[in-house]
Amino acid sequence: FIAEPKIAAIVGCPFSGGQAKPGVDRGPINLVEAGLIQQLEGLGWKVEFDGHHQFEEISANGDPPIGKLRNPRIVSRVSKAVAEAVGYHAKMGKLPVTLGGDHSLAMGTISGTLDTHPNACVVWIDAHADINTPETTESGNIHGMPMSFLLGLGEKISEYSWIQPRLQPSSLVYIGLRDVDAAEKRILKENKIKAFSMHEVDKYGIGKVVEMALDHVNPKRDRPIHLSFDVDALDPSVAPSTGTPVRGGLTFREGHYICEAIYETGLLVALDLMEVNPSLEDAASVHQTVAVGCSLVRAALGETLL
Ligand code: 4U7
Ligand code: MN
Ligand code: MN
Ligand code: MN
Repeated sequence: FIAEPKIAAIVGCPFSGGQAKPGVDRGPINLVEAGLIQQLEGLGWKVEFDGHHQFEEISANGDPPIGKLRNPRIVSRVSKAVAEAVGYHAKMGKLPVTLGGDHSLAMGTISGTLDTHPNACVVWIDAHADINTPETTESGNIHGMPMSFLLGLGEKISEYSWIQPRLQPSSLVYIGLRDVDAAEKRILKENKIKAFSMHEVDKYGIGKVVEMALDHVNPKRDRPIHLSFDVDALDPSVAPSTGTPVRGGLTFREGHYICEAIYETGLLVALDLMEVNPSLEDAASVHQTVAVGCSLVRAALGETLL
């Protein structure tokens, strides 16, 4: 699906409104400053990057909650802009690589992918399911909800009517889960959504898990794949600088294996690398997390395969 010569379009999204901790908006800036673009060029990709996205500012008192949703208008507008950027690059046959920023941005990235590739499936790598609805959320943080909007679950919020809920539950698969709210577990069951938690990673090994995950969403290996990678899927000892760390996560190699195996399918059409927060933990942890983020993107763009 990606045209030759292979072109990656970096969509830098310095945005933090989907959650409460400042600093995650610096994630894309640090990833690019660490040399990500040159690294991808070193792999033989042409890389387009014309600066990070500039998002409009709406002050907090200009964006009061809608029900439990925090920063609902700005999150919607930012995601809509991201959907347009990702959709545009995808239509041009480029690989959009979105750097977050918090995971609410995936409402935009996946909407953009589906505009161009309506048959795409989603592989979501995360400690969390991010499938709370406006009713079930306890935090009100929209980075815990993007999947419910994309699937069309829960109460409809007019601010989000631009999202066409066209992703089928059977087109989504999770790997890495270990912190799923009770209401989210119910939603996963009711909608028969396939999820490989850390329990399954331990039981079967990552190789088998990725194979089973792809067999579920992509049995004939003919559908485009959107890979959305929340860095908190990795164990906090591997990626400490993130807003919602949960112990017991993927090892360095397990995370990389997933990226390599998706690249190997030749079906990757969009990649998200989300939730790197360079203002959390000490300088060494920040450096490590940013380096791991770059490394995951390189793995998804073919670095480690011989
Ligand atoms: B992330 C949470 F309650 N489920 O809804 C929520 F545990 O993008 C966490 O995966 C969401 O980092 C985490 O706020 C969102 C919480
Ligand atoms: Mn997460
Ligand atoms: Mn997430
Ligand atoms: Mn997080």
